[in-house]
Amino acid sequence: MAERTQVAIVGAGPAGLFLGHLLHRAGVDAVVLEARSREHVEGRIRAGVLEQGTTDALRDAGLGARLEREGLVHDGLRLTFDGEQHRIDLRALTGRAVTIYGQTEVVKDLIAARLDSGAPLHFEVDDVRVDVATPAVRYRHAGVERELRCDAIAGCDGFHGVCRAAIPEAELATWERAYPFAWLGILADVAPSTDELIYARHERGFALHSMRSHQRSRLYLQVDPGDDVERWPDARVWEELHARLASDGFALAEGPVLEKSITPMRSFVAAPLRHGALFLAGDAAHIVPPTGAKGLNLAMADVLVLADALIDGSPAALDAYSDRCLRRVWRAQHFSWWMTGMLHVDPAGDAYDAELARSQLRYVTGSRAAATSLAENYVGYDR
Ligand code: FAS
Ligand code: PHB
Repeated sequence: MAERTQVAIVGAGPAGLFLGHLLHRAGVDAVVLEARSREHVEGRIRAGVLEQGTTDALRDAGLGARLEREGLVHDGLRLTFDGEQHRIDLRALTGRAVTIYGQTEVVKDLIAARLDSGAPLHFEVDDVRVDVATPAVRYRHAGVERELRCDAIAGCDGFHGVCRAAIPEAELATWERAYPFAWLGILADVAPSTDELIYARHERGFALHSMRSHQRSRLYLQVDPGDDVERWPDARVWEELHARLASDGFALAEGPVLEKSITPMRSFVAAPLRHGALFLAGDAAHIVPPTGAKGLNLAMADVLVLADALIDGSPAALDAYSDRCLRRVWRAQHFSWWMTGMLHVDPAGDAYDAELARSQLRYVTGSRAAATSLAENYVGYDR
Protein backbone atom coordinates (compact mmCIF):
# COMPACT_ATOMS: atom_id res chain seq x y z
CA MET A 1 0.00 0.00 0.00
CA ALA A 2 1.65 3.25 -1.17
CA GLU A 3 1.01 6.49 0.66
CA ARG A 4 2.49 9.95 0.21
CA THR A 5 3.43 12.80 2.55
CA GLN A 6 5.90 15.69 2.58
CA VAL A 7 8.00 14.53 5.56
CA ALA A 8 8.32 10.97 6.88
CA ILE A 9 9.37 11.14 10.56
CA VAL A 10 10.90 7.97 12.01
CA GLY A 11 10.63 7.91 15.81
CA ALA A 12 8.08 9.37 18.27
CA GLY A 13 10.44 10.50 20.99
CA PRO A 14 10.71 14.21 21.81
CA ALA A 15 12.52 14.98 18.54
CA GLY A 16 10.10 13.23 16.18
CA LEU A 17 6.97 14.40 17.98
CA PHE A 18 8.11 18.01 18.30
CA LEU A 19 9.12 18.10 14.62
CA GLY A 20 5.72 16.72 13.62
CA HIS A 21 4.03 19.35 15.80
CA LEU A 22 5.97 22.28 14.31
CA LEU A 23 5.43 21.07 10.73
CA HIS A 24 1.71 20.59 11.32
CA ARG A 25 1.38 24.16 12.66
CA ALA A 26 3.07 25.37 9.47
CA GLY A 27 0.80 23.34 7.20
CA VAL A 28 3.50 20.84 6.20
CA ASP A 29 2.20 17.27 6.05
CA ALA A 30 4.14 14.63 7.97
CA VAL A 31 3.63 11.06 9.15
CA VAL A 32 5.23 9.94 12.43
CA LEU A 33 6.22 6.27 12.63
CA GLU A 34 7.04 4.74 16.04
CA ALA A 35 8.28 1.21 16.75
CA ARG A 36 6.98 0.93 20.31
CA SER A 37 3.54 1.24 21.85
CA ARG A 38 2.12 4.54 23.11
CA GLU A 39 2.20 3.13 26.65
CA HIS A 40 5.90 2.25 26.37
CA VAL A 41 6.87 5.62 24.89
CA GLU A 42 4.91 7.55 27.53
CA GLY A 43 6.29 5.37 30.33
CA ARG A 44 10.00 5.88 29.67
CA ILE A 45 11.65 7.86 32.49
CA ARG A 46 14.53 9.90 31.09
CA ALA A 47 15.54 13.55 31.18
CA GLY A 48 14.30 16.08 33.70
CA VAL A 49 15.89 19.49 33.03
CA LEU A 50 14.57 21.81 30.31
CA GLU A 51 16.66 24.80 29.21
CA GLN A 52 14.85 28.12 28.81
CA GLY A 53 15.25 27.77 25.03
CA THR A 54 13.30 24.51 25.19
CA THR A 55 10.52 25.81 27.44
CA ASP A 56 10.20 28.98 25.32
CA ALA A 57 9.89 26.83 22.17
CA LEU A 58 7.24 24.60 23.76
CA ARG A 59 5.23 27.65 24.90
CA ASP A 60 5.55 29.31 21.47
CA ALA A 61 4.22 26.09 19.90
CA GLY A 62 1.13 26.13 22.14
CA LEU A 63 2.41 23.40 24.46
CA GLY A 64 3.02 25.46 27.59
CA ALA A 65 -0.20 25.01 29.61
CA ARG A 66 0.70 22.02 31.82
CA LEU A 67 4.37 23.03 31.75
CA GLU A 68 3.36 26.38 33.33
CA ARG A 69 1.27 24.63 35.99
CA GLU A 70 3.58 21.77 36.86
CA GLY A 71 7.09 22.79 35.81
CA LEU A 72 9.46 23.75 38.66
CA VAL A 73 11.57 26.80 37.74
CA HIS A 74 15.06 26.63 39.27
CA ASP A 75 17.24 29.74 39.52
CA GLY A 76 20.27 27.79 40.72
CA LEU A 77 21.93 24.44 41.32
CA ARG A 78 24.17 23.08 44.07
CA LEU A 79 27.61 21.41 43.97
CA THR A 80 28.58 19.26 46.98
CA PHE A 81 32.17 18.17 47.58
CA ASP A 82 34.41 17.76 50.63
CA GLY A 83 31.27 17.69 52.81
CA GLU A 84 30.21 21.20 51.76
CA GLN A 85 27.36 22.37 49.54
CA HIS A 86 27.89 25.38 47.24
CA ARG A 87 25.26 27.21 45.15
CA ILE A 88 25.68 28.30 41.54
CA ASP A 89 23.23 31.18 40.98
CA LEU A 90 22.19 30.55 37.36
CA ARG A 91 19.79 33.52 37.22
CA ALA A 92 22.24 36.05 38.69
CA LEU A 93 25.10 34.85 36.46
CA THR A 94 23.18 34.45 33.17
CA GLY A 95 19.75 36.05 33.55
CA ARG A 96 18.22 32.69 32.78
CA ALA A 97 16.87 29.68 34.70
CA VAL A 98 16.03 26.03 33.97
CA THR A 99 12.75 24.17 34.46
CA ILE A 100 12.27 20.72 35.95
CA TYR A 101 9.59 18.97 33.87
CA GLY A 102 10.14 15.31 33.05
CA GLN A 103 10.72 14.22 29.48
CA THR A 104 7.88 11.79 30.13
CA GLU A 105 5.54 14.77 30.53
CA VAL A 106 6.88 16.52 27.43
CA VAL A 107 6.23 13.35 25.41
CA LYS A 108 2.71 12.96 26.84
CA ASP A 109 1.91 16.58 25.93
CA LEU A 110 3.29 16.12 22.40
CA ILE A 111 1.39 12.86 21.81
CA ALA A 112 -1.85 14.41 23.08
CA ALA A 113 -1.38 17.39 20.75
CA ARG A 114 -0.64 15.10 17.78
CA LEU A 115 -3.70 12.94 18.40
CA ASP A 116 -5.88 16.05 18.90
CA SER A 117 -4.67 17.39 15.55
CA GLY A 118 -5.67 14.18 13.77
CA ALA A 119 -2.30 14.18 11.97
CA PRO A 120 -0.88 10.67 11.37
CA LEU A 121 1.04 9.02 14.24
CA HIS A 122 1.43 5.24 13.94
CA PHE A 123 2.63 3.24 16.97
CA GLU A 124 4.02 -0.31 16.88
CA VAL A 125 5.30 -0.22 13.33
CA ASP A 126 8.07 -2.69 12.52
CA ASP A 127 10.67 -3.56 9.92
CA VAL A 128 11.23 0.11 9.02
CA ARG A 129 13.46 0.51 5.98
CA VAL A 130 14.75 3.90 4.80
CA ASP A 131 15.16 4.54 1.05
CA VAL A 132 16.93 7.88 0.70
CA ALA A 133 17.09 7.81 -3.11
CA THR A 134 13.35 7.61 -3.85
CA PRO A 135 12.82 8.96 -1.11
CA ALA A 136 10.52 6.61 0.79
CA VAL A 137 10.13 4.75 4.06
CA ARG A 138 8.86 1.16 3.94
CA TYR A 139 7.44 -0.52 7.02
CA ARG A 140 4.87 -2.96 8.31
CA HIS A 141 1.92 -1.87 10.41
CA ALA A 142 -0.84 -4.12 11.69
CA GLY A 143 0.62 -6.86 9.52
CA VAL A 144 0.32 -4.80 6.33
CA GLU A 145 3.38 -3.89 4.24
CA ARG A 146 3.36 -0.16 3.53
CA GLU A 147 5.41 2.34 1.50
CA LEU A 148 5.43 6.00 2.44
CA ARG A 149 6.73 8.19 -0.37
CA CYS A 150 7.92 11.62 0.73
CA ASP A 151 10.04 14.66 -0.06
CA ALA A 152 12.18 14.32 3.09
CA ILE A 153 12.89 11.77 5.82
CA ALA A 154 13.56 12.88 9.42
CA GLY A 155 15.66 10.33 11.31
CA CYS A 156 14.45 10.89 14.88
CA ASP A 157 14.80 7.26 15.94
CA GLY A 158 17.42 7.61 18.67
CA PHE A 159 20.85 6.08 19.08
CA HIS A 160 19.72 2.53 18.34
CA GLY A 161 17.46 3.43 15.41
CA VAL A 162 17.86 2.54 11.71
CA CYS A 163 18.15 5.96 10.07
CA ARG A 164 21.80 6.75 10.79
CA ALA A 165 22.73 3.38 9.24
CA ALA A 166 21.09 4.52 5.98
CA ILE A 167 24.01 6.92 5.47
CA PRO A 168 26.94 5.17 3.73
CA GLU A 169 29.85 4.67 6.16
CA ALA A 170 32.20 6.38 3.70
CA GLU A 171 30.10 9.56 3.99
CA LEU A 172 29.60 9.56 7.76
CA ALA A 173 32.19 10.66 10.31
CA THR A 174 31.68 9.51 13.89
CA TRP A 175 33.34 10.40 17.19
CA GLU A 176 32.83 8.37 20.35
CA ARG A 177 33.96 8.34 23.97
CA ALA A 178 33.11 5.53 26.39
CA TYR A 179 33.13 6.13 30.16
CA PRO A 180 34.21 3.68 32.91
CA PHE A 181 30.97 4.21 34.80
CA ALA A 182 27.17 4.35 34.38
CA TRP A 183 24.25 5.92 36.29
CA LEU A 184 21.85 4.00 38.48
CA GLY A 185 18.68 6.08 38.65
CA ILE A 186 15.73 5.79 41.02
CA LEU A 187 12.33 7.47 41.07
CA ALA A 188 11.26 7.72 44.73
CA ASP A 189 7.81 8.53 46.11
CA VAL A 190 9.13 11.09 48.58
CA ALA A 191 9.28 14.88 48.62
CA PRO A 192 12.66 16.19 47.45
CA SER A 193 15.11 16.97 50.28
CA THR A 194 16.29 20.03 48.39
CA ASP A 195 14.67 22.83 46.39
CA GLU A 196 17.42 22.81 43.76
CA LEU A 197 19.43 20.05 42.07
CA ILE A 198 22.49 18.80 43.98
CA TYR A 199 25.44 17.39 41.99
CA ALA A 200 27.90 15.70 44.36
CA ARG A 201 31.43 14.41 43.98
CA HIS A 202 32.46 12.00 46.76
CA GLU A 203 35.41 9.59 46.99
CA ARG A 204 32.82 6.78 46.70
CA GLY A 205 31.52 8.28 43.46
CA PHE A 206 29.09 10.76 41.91
CA ALA A 207 25.51 11.33 43.08
CA LEU A 208 22.72 13.62 41.90
CA HIS A 209 19.57 14.69 43.73
CA SER A 210 16.95 15.80 41.22
CA MET A 211 13.16 15.68 41.30
CA ARG A 212 9.98 15.41 39.20
CA SER A 213 7.55 17.33 41.44
CA HIS A 214 7.13 18.49 45.05
CA GLN A 215 6.13 14.89 45.84
CA ARG A 216 8.54 12.83 43.67
CA SER A 217 12.35 12.67 43.85
CA ARG A 218 14.70 11.51 41.09
CA LEU A 219 18.18 10.46 42.26
CA TYR A 220 21.24 8.98 40.58
CA LEU A 221 24.43 7.17 41.64
CA GLN A 222 27.62 6.48 39.72
CA VAL A 223 28.01 2.70 39.36
CA ASP A 224 30.22 0.40 37.29
CA PRO A 225 29.19 0.13 33.63
CA GLY A 226 28.59 -3.61 33.93
CA ASP A 227 26.64 -3.31 37.19
CA ASP A 228 23.22 -4.89 37.62
CA VAL A 229 20.23 -3.40 39.43
CA GLU A 230 19.82 -6.78 41.16
CA ARG A 231 23.00 -5.94 43.11
CA TRP A 232 21.46 -2.66 44.26
CA PRO A 233 18.66 -3.30 46.77
CA ASP A 234 16.95 -0.11 47.94
CA ALA A 235 18.83 -0.09 51.27
CA ARG A 236 22.20 -0.10 49.49
CA VAL A 237 21.08 2.70 47.13
CA TRP A 238 19.95 4.91 50.03
CA GLU A 239 23.14 4.17 52.00
CA GLU A 240 25.27 5.37 49.09
CA LEU A 241 23.09 8.42 48.47
CA HIS A 242 23.33 9.44 52.15
CA ALA A 243 27.13 9.08 52.08
CA ARG A 244 27.73 10.86 48.78
CA LEU A 245 25.25 13.74 49.24
CA ALA A 246 26.22 14.43 52.87
CA SER A 247 26.96 18.04 53.75
CA ASP A 248 26.44 20.29 56.79
CA GLY A 249 22.76 20.98 57.35
CA PHE A 250 21.53 18.59 54.64
CA ALA A 251 19.28 15.61 55.49
CA LEU A 252 18.15 13.15 52.79
CA ALA A 253 14.62 11.77 53.18
CA GLU A 254 14.00 8.21 51.96
CA GLY A 255 10.83 6.82 50.41
CA PRO A 256 9.38 3.96 48.32
CA VAL A 257 11.40 3.34 45.14
CA LEU A 258 9.02 3.29 42.17
CA GLU A 259 11.58 2.70 39.41
CA LYS A 260 15.24 1.68 39.30
CA SER A 261 17.44 1.38 36.20
CA ILE A 262 21.03 1.66 35.02
CA THR A 263 21.86 3.92 32.06
CA PRO A 264 25.14 3.46 30.20
CA MET A 265 27.20 6.58 29.59
CA ARG A 266 28.73 7.62 26.27
CA SER A 267 29.63 10.62 24.14
CA PHE A 268 28.87 10.26 20.44
CA VAL A 269 28.57 12.48 17.37
CA ALA A 270 27.79 11.54 13.76
CA ALA A 271 28.25 14.07 10.94
CA PRO A 272 26.95 15.35 8.63
CA LEU A 273 23.37 15.36 9.90
CA ARG A 274 22.09 15.38 6.33
CA HIS A 275 22.42 12.82 3.52
CA GLY A 276 20.31 13.80 0.51
CA ALA A 277 16.65 13.70 1.60
CA LEU A 278 17.52 12.21 5.04
CA PHE A 279 18.00 14.52 8.05
CA LEU A 280 19.12 13.19 11.46
CA ALA A 281 18.00 14.92 14.67
CA GLY A 282 18.47 14.24 18.38
CA ASP A 283 19.93 11.03 19.73
CA ALA A 284 20.01 9.54 16.23
CA ALA A 285 22.89 11.96 15.60
CA HIS A 286 24.50 12.56 19.00
CA ILE A 287 24.64 11.32 22.57
CA VAL A 288 26.01 13.05 25.68
CA PRO A 289 26.51 11.81 29.26
CA PRO A 290 23.49 13.15 31.23
CA THR A 291 25.71 15.05 33.71
CA GLY A 292 25.15 18.32 31.82
CA ALA A 293 21.38 17.75 31.32
CA LYS A 294 21.85 18.32 27.57
CA GLY A 295 20.43 15.27 25.73
CA LEU A 296 16.80 16.25 25.49
CA ASN A 297 17.59 19.94 24.99
CA LEU A 298 19.96 19.19 22.10
CA ALA A 299 17.21 17.14 20.43
CA MET A 300 14.70 19.98 20.74
CA ALA A 301 17.22 22.53 19.45
CA ASP A 302 17.99 20.34 16.39
CA VAL A 303 14.28 20.13 15.64
CA LEU A 304 13.77 23.90 15.78
CA VAL A 305 16.44 24.31 13.08
CA LEU A 306 15.20 21.35 11.02
CA ALA A 307 11.56 22.47 11.12
CA ASP A 308 12.54 25.94 9.87
CA ALA A 309 14.62 24.41 7.06
CA LEU A 310 11.86 22.01 5.96
CA ILE A 311 9.21 24.74 6.12
CA ASP A 312 11.46 27.12 4.16
CA GLY A 313 12.32 24.30 1.76
CA SER A 314 15.07 26.26 -0.01
CA PRO A 315 18.30 24.39 -0.89
CA ALA A 316 20.26 26.96 1.13
CA ALA A 317 18.20 26.35 4.28
CA LEU A 318 18.38 22.57 3.92
CA ASP A 319 22.12 22.69 3.20
CA ALA A 320 22.76 24.84 6.29
CA TYR A 321 20.96 22.49 8.72
CA SER A 322 23.87 20.21 9.62
CA ASP A 323 26.55 22.84 10.27
CA ARG A 324 24.12 25.07 12.20
CA CYS A 325 23.39 22.17 14.59
CA LEU A 326 26.91 20.78 14.92
CA ARG A 327 28.41 23.98 16.44
CA ARG A 328 25.87 23.78 19.29
CA VAL A 329 26.22 19.99 19.54
CA TRP A 330 30.00 20.17 20.02
CA ARG A 331 29.66 22.89 22.69
CA ALA A 332 27.24 20.60 24.59
CA GLN A 333 29.56 17.62 24.00
CA HIS A 334 32.46 19.46 25.61
CA PHE A 335 30.39 20.76 28.55
CA SER A 336 28.91 17.31 29.25
CA TRP A 337 32.35 15.67 29.07
CA TRP A 338 33.82 18.37 31.35
CA MET A 339 31.03 18.15 33.97
CA THR A 340 31.32 14.35 33.92
CA GLY A 341 35.09 14.40 34.48
CA MET A 342 34.85 16.94 37.28
CA LEU A 343 32.10 15.12 39.19
CA HIS A 344 32.79 11.40 38.68
CA VAL A 345 35.53 9.23 40.20
CA ASP A 346 37.43 7.39 37.46
CA PRO A 347 38.14 3.86 38.78
CA ALA A 348 41.47 3.99 36.90
CA GLY A 349 42.23 7.44 38.28
CA ASP A 350 44.72 8.23 41.03
CA ALA A 351 45.16 10.72 43.88
CA TYR A 352 46.44 13.35 41.43
CA ASP A 353 43.19 13.09 39.40
CA ALA A 354 41.18 13.49 42.60
CA GLU A 355 43.07 16.67 43.54
CA LEU A 356 42.59 18.10 40.04
CA ALA A 357 38.81 17.53 40.31
CA ARG A 358 38.64 19.07 43.80
CA SER A 359 40.62 22.06 42.58
CA GLN A 360 38.25 22.50 39.63
CA LEU A 361 35.25 22.33 41.99
CA ARG A 362 36.80 24.91 44.33
CA TYR A 363 37.44 27.14 41.32
CA VAL A 364 33.88 26.99 39.86
CA THR A 365 32.39 27.62 43.31
CA GLY A 366 34.87 30.36 44.23
CA SER A 367 35.38 32.37 41.03
CA ARG A 368 32.55 34.36 39.44
CA ALA A 369 34.18 33.93 36.04
CA ALA A 370 34.40 30.15 36.40
CA ALA A 371 30.88 29.91 37.85
CA THR A 372 29.57 32.01 34.95
CA SER A 373 31.16 29.64 32.46
CA LEU A 374 29.46 26.65 34.06
CA ALA A 375 26.15 28.53 34.36
CA GLU A 376 25.98 29.76 30.76
CA ASN A 377 26.62 26.25 29.46
CA TYR A 378 24.10 24.71 31.86
CA VAL A 379 21.26 27.09 30.89
CA GLY A 380 22.11 26.56 27.19
CA TYR A 381 24.86 28.11 25.03
CA ASP A 382 24.08 28.51 21.35
CA ARG A 383 26.32 31.26 19.97
P1 FAS B 1 14.59 9.01 21.71
O1 FAS B 1 15.52 7.85 21.87
O2 FAS B 1 13.96 9.61 22.92
O3 FAS B 1 13.38 8.61 20.74
C1 FAS B 1 13.61 7.79 19.60
C2 FAS B 1 12.30 7.07 19.31
O4 FAS B 1 12.47 6.33 18.09
C3 FAS B 1 11.93 6.08 20.40
O5 FAS B 1 10.59 6.26 20.78
C4 FAS B 1 12.14 4.72 19.73
O6 FAS B 1 11.22 3.74 20.19
C5 FAS B 1 11.89 5.05 18.27
N1 FAS B 1 12.55 4.13 17.33
C6 FAS B 1 13.77 3.56 17.45
N2 FAS B 1 14.02 2.79 16.36
C7 FAS B 1 12.92 2.90 15.55
C8 FAS B 1 12.57 2.34 14.30
N3 FAS B 1 13.39 1.53 13.66
N4 FAS B 1 11.37 2.65 13.76
C9 FAS B 1 10.51 3.50 14.42
N5 FAS B 1 10.79 4.06 15.61
C10 FAS B 1 11.98 3.75 16.16
N6 FAS B 1 18.97 13.27 28.81
C11 FAS B 1 19.03 14.21 29.76
O7 FAS B 1 19.14 15.39 29.43
N7 FAS B 1 18.98 13.85 31.10
C12 FAS B 1 18.82 12.54 31.49
O8 FAS B 1 18.78 12.23 32.67
C13 FAS B 1 18.72 11.52 30.52
N8 FAS B 1 18.52 10.21 30.89
C14 FAS B 1 18.44 9.25 29.90
C15 FAS B 1 18.23 7.88 30.20
C16 FAS B 1 18.16 6.91 29.18
C17 FAS B 1 17.93 5.45 29.53
C18 FAS B 1 18.32 7.29 27.83
C19 FAS B 1 18.32 6.26 26.72
C20 FAS B 1 18.52 8.64 27.51
C21 FAS B 1 18.56 9.63 28.55
N9 FAS B 1 18.74 10.99 28.25
C22 FAS B 1 18.81 11.95 29.18
C23 FAS B 1 18.82 11.42 26.91
C24 FAS B 1 17.41 11.48 26.37
O9 FAS B 1 16.64 12.36 27.13
C25 FAS B 1 17.53 11.82 24.93
O10 FAS B 1 18.40 12.92 24.72
C26 FAS B 1 16.21 12.10 24.29
O11 FAS B 1 15.36 11.01 24.54
C27 FAS B 1 16.45 12.33 22.80
O12 FAS B 1 15.23 12.32 22.17
P2 FAS B 1 15.08 11.67 20.70
O13 FAS B 1 16.19 12.16 19.86
O14 FAS B 1 13.68 11.89 20.33
O15 FAS B 1 15.41 10.11 20.90
C1 PHB C 1 16.95 14.34 35.90
O1 PHB C 1 16.21 14.97 36.66
O2 PHB C 1 16.61 13.25 35.37
C2 PHB C 1 18.32 14.89 35.59
C3 PHB C 1 18.66 16.15 36.02
C4 PHB C 1 19.92 16.67 35.72
C5 PHB C 1 20.81 15.89 35.00
C6 PHB C 1 20.46 14.61 34.55
C7 PHB C 1 19.21 14.10 34.86
O3 PHB C 1 22.05 16.38 34.71
